[in-house]
Order: sequence, then C-alpha cells, then structure tokens
Amino acid sequence: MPKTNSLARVLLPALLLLAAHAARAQTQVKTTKTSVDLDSGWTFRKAGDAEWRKATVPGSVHTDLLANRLIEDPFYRDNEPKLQWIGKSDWEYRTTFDATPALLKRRHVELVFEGLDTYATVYLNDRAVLEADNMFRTWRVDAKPALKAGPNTLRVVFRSPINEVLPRMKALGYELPASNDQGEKTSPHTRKAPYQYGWDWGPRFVTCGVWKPARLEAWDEARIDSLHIVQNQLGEKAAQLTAEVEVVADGASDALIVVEDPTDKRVAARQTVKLSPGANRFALKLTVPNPQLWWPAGLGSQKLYTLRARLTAGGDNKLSDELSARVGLRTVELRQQADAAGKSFTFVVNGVPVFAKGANWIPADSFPERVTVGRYRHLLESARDANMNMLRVWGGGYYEMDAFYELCDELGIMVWQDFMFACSMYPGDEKFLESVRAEATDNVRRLRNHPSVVIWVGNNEVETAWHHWGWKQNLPAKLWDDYKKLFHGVLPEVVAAEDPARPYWPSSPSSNLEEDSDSQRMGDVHYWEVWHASKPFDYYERQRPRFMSEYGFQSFPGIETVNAYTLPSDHDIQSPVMLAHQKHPRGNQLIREYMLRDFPEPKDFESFLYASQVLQAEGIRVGAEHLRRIMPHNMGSLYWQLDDCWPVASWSSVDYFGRWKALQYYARRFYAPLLLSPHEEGGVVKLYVVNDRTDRLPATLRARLLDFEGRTLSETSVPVEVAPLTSKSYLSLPVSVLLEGRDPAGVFLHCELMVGGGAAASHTYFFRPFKELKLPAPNVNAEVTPGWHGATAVTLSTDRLARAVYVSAEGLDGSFEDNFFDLLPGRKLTVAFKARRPVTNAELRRRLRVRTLSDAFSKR
Ligand code: BMA
Repeated sequence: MPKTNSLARVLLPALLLLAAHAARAQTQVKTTKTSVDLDSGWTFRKAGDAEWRKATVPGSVHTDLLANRLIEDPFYRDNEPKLQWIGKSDWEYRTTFDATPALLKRRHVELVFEGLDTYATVYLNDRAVLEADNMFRTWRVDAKPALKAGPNTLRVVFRSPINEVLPRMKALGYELPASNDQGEKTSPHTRKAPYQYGWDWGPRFVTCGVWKPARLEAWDEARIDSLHIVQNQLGEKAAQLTAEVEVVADGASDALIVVEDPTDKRVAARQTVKLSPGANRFALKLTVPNPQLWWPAGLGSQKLYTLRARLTAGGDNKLSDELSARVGLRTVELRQQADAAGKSFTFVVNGVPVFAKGANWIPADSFPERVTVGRYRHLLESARDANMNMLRVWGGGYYEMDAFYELCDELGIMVWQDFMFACSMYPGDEKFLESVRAEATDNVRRLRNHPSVVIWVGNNEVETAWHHWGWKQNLPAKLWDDYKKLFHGVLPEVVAAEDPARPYWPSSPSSNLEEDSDSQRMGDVHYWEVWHASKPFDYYERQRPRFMSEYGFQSFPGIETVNAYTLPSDHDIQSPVMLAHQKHPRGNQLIREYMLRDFPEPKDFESFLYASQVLQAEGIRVGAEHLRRIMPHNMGSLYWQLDDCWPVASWSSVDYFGRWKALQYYARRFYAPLLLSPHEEGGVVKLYVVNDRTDRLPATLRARLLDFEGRTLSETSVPVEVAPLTSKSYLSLPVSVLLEGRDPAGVFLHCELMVGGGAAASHTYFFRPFKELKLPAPNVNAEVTPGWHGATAVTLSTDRLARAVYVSAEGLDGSFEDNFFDLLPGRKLTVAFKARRPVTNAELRRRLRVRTLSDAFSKR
C-alpha cells in the first residue's frame, strides 16, 4: 500500500473534518494600536542550502519538509530513525512584508513572537533584533531601529537544539539525568517540549520553527499589556471583582480606563489615571449582581462572563487599546486538612468537595501546530462525554494553546496544570532560573483568567525520581539545591506574584517535602506497580492514596489505526514496524503477561489488538472503581493517559486519530455520576453506590444471579436512599448464599440501581476470571435499524452472554455511540451509528462487524 494512501486516508476523514470547526472569530476593534500578522509568505531552507521552499507559520520544520515532499511521513512504518538528521541541522525561515510610511511614523513598532522553537536569532533586514532560547516564552522586541519603508525581510535562524547544548554538557563534568531522551541527553538544558526528545509513548522528533503566531504591533501613547480579573468576594447577591489592568506607556500622560461587561451595563468601572513611561498597574473595582457560578462538569453549568478593558490615552479621545478577558466566577481551594490517616488532598469548588475524575493529557501531536481547534474539541468532548471533570496537563509537553483552556472553561473540565518539567534534573544557574522565571510569568499571565485552571504544579516526577530512582545516591548534592531553587523558589514566587488565588504544588507526586514523595498519607500519588512491577490489577485495591494523579496500563490501537502506519506484512506484534510504534522496552511482554493471566491466547493479530484494549479497560476499571469507592479518603482518579501524539501502542484511551479505545467507553461507565460497584470482601459481595451528585436519591437496588443463557437463578432487591457526595455499600450478599452450591464459573451477578422504573446504573459481576468461565461462544444477531431521530442504528441480541461486544463499520466515517459492552441474553440493545458523512442502511449492513470477547480466542 503506498504511504500516502494509508496514513492520509485515515487521517483525512478522522481529523480534517474535525478541523472544520473554525476558530472563534476575533472581533475587529478600532484602536490606535494596530497589528499586522506575519503568517504569510514564509519560505525555509536548511542552513547552507541554496533553495528556499514554501513554509507554514505557525509550523515546524518537519511538517514543512513533509509538505514539500522532501521527507516521508514521519509517523509511517519505521521512518522515525531515518529523520533524526533534521534535529541535528540548522534551519532558516524567511518572509518579507511591506512597511507603509504610516507604520514607520508610529512611536512604537514591536515584533511579537508568541513562540519560537527554540534557539533562534531573528534578523530584520539583516540586523539581529532578537536572541531566543526558550520555546515557552513570548518575545516582544523593538522593531523600529531595523525597519525601513517598503519591503522588509524577516529571517529567523534556528540552531540545532542538540548541537547547541553538547559543548555545554561536556563542560559540566556530570550528566543531568533525562530518562526518556532517546539519544544524547540534552533536553534538561533546553526549555523545549521534553516529549519531542522521545518518551515511552512518543517518537523523537527534535523539531524547530515559528510554532506560534508572529505579528507586528504598532502603537503611540500606550497599550494594554494585561487584564487580570481578580475575584475578591463571591456572594449570592454579588461578586466583588478587581480588574487589574497593566498598561505600558510611551510617556507621562492622562488616560481613561473603562472596564465593562458589554452585555450588562450594570457591570462597569471607569478610572482616570496618570500614566508614567513604562509599565503601569491599575486596579478597578467591579460588582457583578446576582452572579451565576462556574461549575465543574456534572455539578452545574459553566457560566462565563466577558469583561473588556478599554484605554483612552493621549488627549485626542481616541481609543488606544482594548483587551477582553473571559472569566468564570467560582472559588477553588485545595483542602489539606489533617485527619486520622494524614492529610486530605481535595479540590473544593464553590464550597463543594469535588471528586476529580479524569486522565492525564499529553500533547496531541508531535508537531503542536497540527492540533487544530477541531481536534482539541474532539478530545475534550470525549473527556466530557466520558464523565471526566479534570485533566492533568502533564509536565513533559508544552503549555497548551489558548483554545484548549477556552474549551475546558466551556466544558467544565478542571485543569491541573504542570509546569513543563518532567523526569529530569535541571540546571540551577542564574541564566537558566531567569529564563524559567520569564517563561512561568508569561504562561501564568496568559492562563490565569481561565476558571478551568485549578492548580499549578512544579513538575512531573522529579522529586520522586531524586529520592527513588537512585539519583540522590549517584549525583552531586548540588542538583537537589538547584531543584529547590526552581520548584520551591522561582515557580511558587511567580505564582504568588501573578496568580496568588491559585494553589501551587511543587511536584507530582509529592507530599510537599513533609513526608516521602510517594506517601499515601498526604499529597498526590502515582501508582505504577501495576504495569512496571507486574503486580496484578487487584493491587490497585491495596492502595489508599489521598489523590491518585497517575496509574495506567497499555493497549494497542485498533486495526484501522494500525493500518495507517503499517503494511499487512507488518502485522505481527513483534515485527520491527510494530516495535517501532511500541516505545516501552517491556511493553509487549507486559501486555502478554497480564493477558494470559485472565484470557486465553488471542487467535490472531487483530484479536490481540482488540483483547489488549479489553484487558486495559478491565484493569483500569478495577483501579478507578476502588478509588471512587474509598472516597472521601481519596478524592481523585486521573489515569494515565487520555490521548496520543502519534499512532502507537500506549496507555491512552483515545488514539491519535481520535478513535475511542475500549477504556474510553469503560471510563464513561466507571466515571458516571452514579456508580454501582459490586465488590467482594472476605467472601461477601458488597454493592457500593458512589454518588457524585449533590442530591439524595430514592432508588431500588437489585441483584440477580443469572446463568449465561440469561435464566434468573435468584434475585434480591432492596429500597435504598442514596446519599449525596458519598460512597457506601447498601447491600451485602455472602457468596456462599448467592451461589447455593452452583459452579461459580457458570453464573454471574447482574446488579442494577433502579430509579423511577429504569436502571440508573448497572454492573455485571463475575466470580471467576474470563478464561475460567464456562461460557461457550455466543451467537450475536445484529440488525441495521432506524435509530432515534432517523439516525442509523444497529439492534443487537444474543443467545448467550456476550462480553465486550465491539461493533464496527470499517471504512465508514463515524463511530458507534456505545461499544465494548456486555450484552445480556433476552435483551435487545440498540446502538446508534454517529455518521460523520451520510450513510445508507445497506452500506452500514455491508460493513458491519460484530466481535465479542469469545471471538478473540480459538477454542472455547
Ligand atoms: C508516568 C508519566 C510518564 C510516563 C508514564 C508511563 O510516570 O509521568 O513519564 O510516560 O508514566 O511510563
């Protein structure tokens, strides 16, 4: 299969359609400050080459090379090692723009880069105007001295981030650890997205480029640098706010600042001020009457207010500048209260303790500019649809684009925001610390108005690595001093100065140095003995953390995704191409080892892919349900990881193309606001109900013992009153009484929480692992039927219990609304097909495939 046919064919329908969601249009305002986008006319070349070729800004050198057909698709088969030269080369980017006489007359003309990746010298008409060395910073420089009338040339020279650092590393005399760097360990020295150097789920593509928008800004008297809405008091009748407006002025003058809600005349403040040259800070008080609150998903709606600051300076009554901020009104507290077990770690929003349900977010692409608003939306809506209310932006990627946080605000997804440090030790010299201070300041200021952001966290796993990965024993003690300078000095200082209302936490996991980083008595925990140490899934149930911020298990993507990066001849888990897309050295071995504990040997390649997903989903379910059952002792479950940055075997629940793996469907069930979780404790099955809702619920709890043909062998039901924000067992059923001597391998328990005649939650409970069940392969009947509102749907029925039923329509653009579910005999289940393009019933019938867990294994 030719390369373009495979990857592009899957990519286009799955992603480009999503990209059709246009970015929110910016309202054009008439201010004297003007801005000229520098996003067109770019070309690039390898330093020293003669020919310039078309480039895209924002973009990266890898995607530009790809667009020019100078390299093959980096994600296809085993192309990754062949493209390592790109990161070891220097690259030049160039564009021209016209400067009008009017522009030249402006008192200030500044060149603004929202992001340069990474070591770059910027030349304007061959005059060096900027030296950049931190991918995460925004750069603003005076362009006037270099500007001329007519055509101007802007050139950016990117030096290889690897070569740049090597001499510095040699001079150091010791190596800073960087466990994931797949090559020379240069990443700790460079403020660049760590995952691009390789990770245990990610390829090594050390890219460069103008990765965020660039523009010229021209102004005369003054411009608004920032608008920060601070919430002083949030009452039922009124919210008291302060608008902190920062103005940069050309000289001393009188000015007027107005801050208002354009949709509500009652919310307004105005202040005449005296500007001094340089930075000025003003505070205007605002009152929002009858405020509506912002709530995390599941607890209420996500009301957002837009406030606009306008600045009139210079005496001619012209509007100099304006800036808007969209905010949500809510309080957030990280409650750490001493108790018998240690100390709680609970996010309290608007006074309500919120159990955080979610996953860890990694960059959604190796090349950040490819993550369109549409792809963000798909992933974040997938999170919301799986009943998640929190994502952790993990510290090995980059601070996400604005669109990410805007969508989280709208969807009610709380964001745990790491600073970008992961699994390494870092330099502690002044230059490095100042670079980080600037980076942190830029990003905290950029993100602090988002109600979704609930915490700033110093780093990923650096504290635990120092203490538990042998670093403390083998590395100079100075590195720990440097650690403290950064994560207990610079970063909390920036948060205190720029965003004092949000909690700061030094590391994940951590106990804030009060106890061991991995202590389960306080702070957050990453638990990895399931997976790395081969511990069985039920070891999750032995953990009693206060907040679980990482735990996970790998699976393979489905066959359609695998087809995008392989040839049929690669279809062996151990083939070189499949191994190139499995970055964990023991990944395949671990998956197999765990699989054979619970399942027979899968009969073929595709069955292995499918069974790996069921295995992952079943395993994480054990952990997630336990973590919810032990609430409020534990108040968070963020599994590792939601998404992927390329098509790969990984811990993700949604693959690179946005396809839901089994785990994502399972997550929707185990994160449901009402969870029914049967659990065997000392020979007794206890029926727990975990209720994340704030209301009390009268219901009936019903448990039926069934055989695999669906015959009811016994039934118990009790009326219950489900308490709000609680986990509690409402019914205990001794196994011996339940089974009455029956073979535990031939029956199962079907539990339901009945509310108003329907099942508000249900669960199938087995007394034995799948491979021991005496369950002959079921015969599932599938009919294409009209679904709700004319949608195409499939109605399924079965003669015997069918487990992890997977319905697919290969080649059709769309997905089934539910999947990987247990189908009970004697019941019909209709599942809608959410088509992204119109599809006829006949077509769906032709493509329809149904597999069940039994089908994955040869003889049953
Ligand atoms: C966690 C993460 C990542 C890693 C994952 C899987 O520790 O923080 O560094 O990818 O485990 O090993």
